[in-house]
Amino acid sequence: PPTIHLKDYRPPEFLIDQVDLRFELDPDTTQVEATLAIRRNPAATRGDGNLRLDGEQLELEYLAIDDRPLARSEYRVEPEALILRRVPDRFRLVTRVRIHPARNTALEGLYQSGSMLCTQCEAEGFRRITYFLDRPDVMARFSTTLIADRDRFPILLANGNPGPSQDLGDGRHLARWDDPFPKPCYLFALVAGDLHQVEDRFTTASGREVSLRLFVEPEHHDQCEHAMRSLKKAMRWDEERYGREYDLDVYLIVAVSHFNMGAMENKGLNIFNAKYVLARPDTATDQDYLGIQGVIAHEYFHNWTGNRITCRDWFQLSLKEGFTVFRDQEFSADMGSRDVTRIADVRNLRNRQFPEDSGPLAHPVRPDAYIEINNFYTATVYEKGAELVRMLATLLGPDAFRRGTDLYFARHDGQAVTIEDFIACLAEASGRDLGPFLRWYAQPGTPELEVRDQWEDETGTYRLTIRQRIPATSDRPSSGPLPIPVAVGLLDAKGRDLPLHLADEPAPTPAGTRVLELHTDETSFRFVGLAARPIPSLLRGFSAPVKVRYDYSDQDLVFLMTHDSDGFNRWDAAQSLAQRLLLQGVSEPNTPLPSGFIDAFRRTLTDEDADPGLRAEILTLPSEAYLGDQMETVDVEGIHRARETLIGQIATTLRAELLATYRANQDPGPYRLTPLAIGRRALKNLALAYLMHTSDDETLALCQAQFAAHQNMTDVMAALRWLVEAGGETADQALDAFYRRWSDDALVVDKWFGIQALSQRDDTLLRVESLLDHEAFTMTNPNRLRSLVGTFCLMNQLRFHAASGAGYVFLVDRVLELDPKNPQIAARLVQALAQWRRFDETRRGLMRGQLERLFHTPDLSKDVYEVVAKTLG
Ligand code: B3K
Ligand code: ZN
Repeated sequence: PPTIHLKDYRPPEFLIDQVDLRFELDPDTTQVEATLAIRRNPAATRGDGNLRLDGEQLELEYLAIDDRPLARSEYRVEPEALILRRVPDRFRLVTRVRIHPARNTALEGLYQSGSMLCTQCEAEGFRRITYFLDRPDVMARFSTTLIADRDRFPILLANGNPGPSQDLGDGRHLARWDDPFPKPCYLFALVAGDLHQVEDRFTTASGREVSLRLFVEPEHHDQCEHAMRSLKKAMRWDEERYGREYDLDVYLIVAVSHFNMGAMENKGLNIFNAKYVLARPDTATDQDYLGIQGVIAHEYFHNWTGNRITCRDWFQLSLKEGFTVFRDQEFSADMGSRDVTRIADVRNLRNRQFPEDSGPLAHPVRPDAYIEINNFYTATVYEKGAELVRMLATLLGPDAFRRGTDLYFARHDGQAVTIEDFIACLAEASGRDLGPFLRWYAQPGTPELEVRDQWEDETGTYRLTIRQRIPATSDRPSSGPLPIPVAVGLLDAKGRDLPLHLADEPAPTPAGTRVLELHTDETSFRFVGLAARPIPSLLRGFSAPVKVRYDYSDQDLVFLMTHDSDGFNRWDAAQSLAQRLLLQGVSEPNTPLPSGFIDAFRRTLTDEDADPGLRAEILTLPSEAYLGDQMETVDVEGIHRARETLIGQIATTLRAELLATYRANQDPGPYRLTPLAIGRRALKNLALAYLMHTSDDETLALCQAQFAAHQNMTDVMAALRWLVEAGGETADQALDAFYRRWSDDALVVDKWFGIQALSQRDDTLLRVESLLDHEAFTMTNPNRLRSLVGTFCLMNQLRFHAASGAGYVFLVDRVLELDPKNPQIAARLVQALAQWRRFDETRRGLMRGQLERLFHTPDLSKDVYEVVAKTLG
């Protein structure tokens, strides 16, 4: 398959101003008539005079230019295109095609989900609906007419504002939708179904009335409240924080059960994976609730960052995704606990993006080549991209950053632009030269900061020297030093923040954090006027997506973990210390714990003044996969043993405190979603996890009682997790009871599969294999597939990487089964093998063998081919 390069970008030779679509909808065969107002692009160089429209799996029935049907000699149909010979400079094209939604298992284009019909067009799905210039820099006005059976599809939705509807008298009805805003076709959407509607209203800052409508399958009518509330909060927040208002009369969200990813920001008609809409305290966990709030906001924020201003080409994907993730992260931080939100975001970055950035699939935030663009909706484009925007916001400060985004929205509204265009607005509004910052978008790999310090007692001077090192990637020269904001504080012996006085400044800045900027390979900062050697708190709030190397003693880390005024760094110090002890435990299993470690744990556990959510984070040990990522060669069993040992030591030594914490944070009241309530549940369930490590009769009874109490899904899942881990009859009984209670709720059944796939018991693979035959298992629902196969292969390091290699064979069997049906999901699964070079020789050989087995399979999809080829290198 061909590789597409950024350097080959050319403006489109033709533009499309207006699109009128008419659908006669039916799951088996749908007819799509498109009327396109096309004209030559005056800004483009003239090609051969032919027009090439994208189209895949379309059956062409009719084709006319300016009402004249074309003769066979005037066009050519190829598998992925329709070529029109010698077209006029301006004309009206009518095409009519037939497509087959019920046969569409890739869930791209128009497809069937349960009894409804819906679409997914990003990145290149629109070409499976009709012939078009399927590229984001072709922006057109769309009108959509939908015709369908009135009983089967009483609800008919598309982008924009609703127009007239009509009963056709033959059992069918018609609805029309008009979208006044020009958009690229990847933002097109339609939905047809028998859906329950929940309605609310929102008045924008300037007084515009917007009708908000949520559509779900009727049985989910009572799981919509949280999503609706989240939407209204997001709308208000974007007005206050970015001055952005909503622009249509209606905002529609539809929850569908079959969806390849989280959600999609189609103009005025968001289509969501039901997982990111539906919630009730007894069906959804706190993490589900937060996920819904974040994704609802994310898709809403896209209305400005993505829709009103879109990407010139798919290489610019992070222009909309990085910025929008940054926006949703800040929204979530404002709605909840800022520290806990930041910790979760950074943990996610370190667990998913750092390995990606150091492995065979590493790519810059703006990739410069791809085979299949769907493979580039990655942690790098999204999460690292968000960190880049965060650094820009930090470097500019809130006022200049806001002036910059205001300028961006004003200047580029209605356009398809590049990352340079965005950076130029920030530069212009702030008066800063951001040229060097663009290197961040081109440079793959996680930079490392080497920090050294020096204390001069006589002069009271403390010098911090920071050296940046950008890891070499084989095919790319380093692009030069990166601008890096490093937020630091200095602590005195009591743990108080010191005023910071840089030698070349007239006066100190007040006690707290300040942002140091790196612009060269090595930079020194001299702090003066200090009474004693301070302890540095580095990279507060994770001010840049880098790894920091500084030679902290165990005692320093204990100190920071219990004293730092920066909550994020308290957590980070605890992580560093735990990581150090655990890795030591891998190589020398019987090393005693450093003095102070257990004490610091005890103090954190019992520190009633601190945020319980933050305390729970601090007391959570790094995952096995994260630890593996810190080793030269991943020692699968060694890591597991070391981690279990440390958990055991903590659980035994602190048993009394853990029990007390568990009891003190029980909350018999109604479910509340405040940061405090969430934090208390997290802390309580963390205590339960440690206690269940030994699982004697007393703790087992607590756990069973919590499971049986059905207080809320957060508590039920936490209890079930450890009951399953404990094994035996109690585990089976709990699983049976859970399944019986919830077998009608697909999202809860997903949890039931997931928890079994996550188990560290040694028969997990056997269990997962037998669950493939369970009545509720199906490969055709992505959520179900991810809950069983995805969870096992991507989240269970110990059992997936069993030395026998059985996990690898299991994975590749599934990928081969899935690839012909849903290549996007198949390609995601293959990524479980991406780190194969990091393992011992035996596992390396086994993984490589399975990758080669894939590589030699005929007719692989582009998606899987690209991932496998790059992974094998
Ligand atoms: N823009 C979509 C993702 C589309 C993925 C296409 N394979 C969701 C989002 O980022 O909001
Ligand atoms: Zn997005």
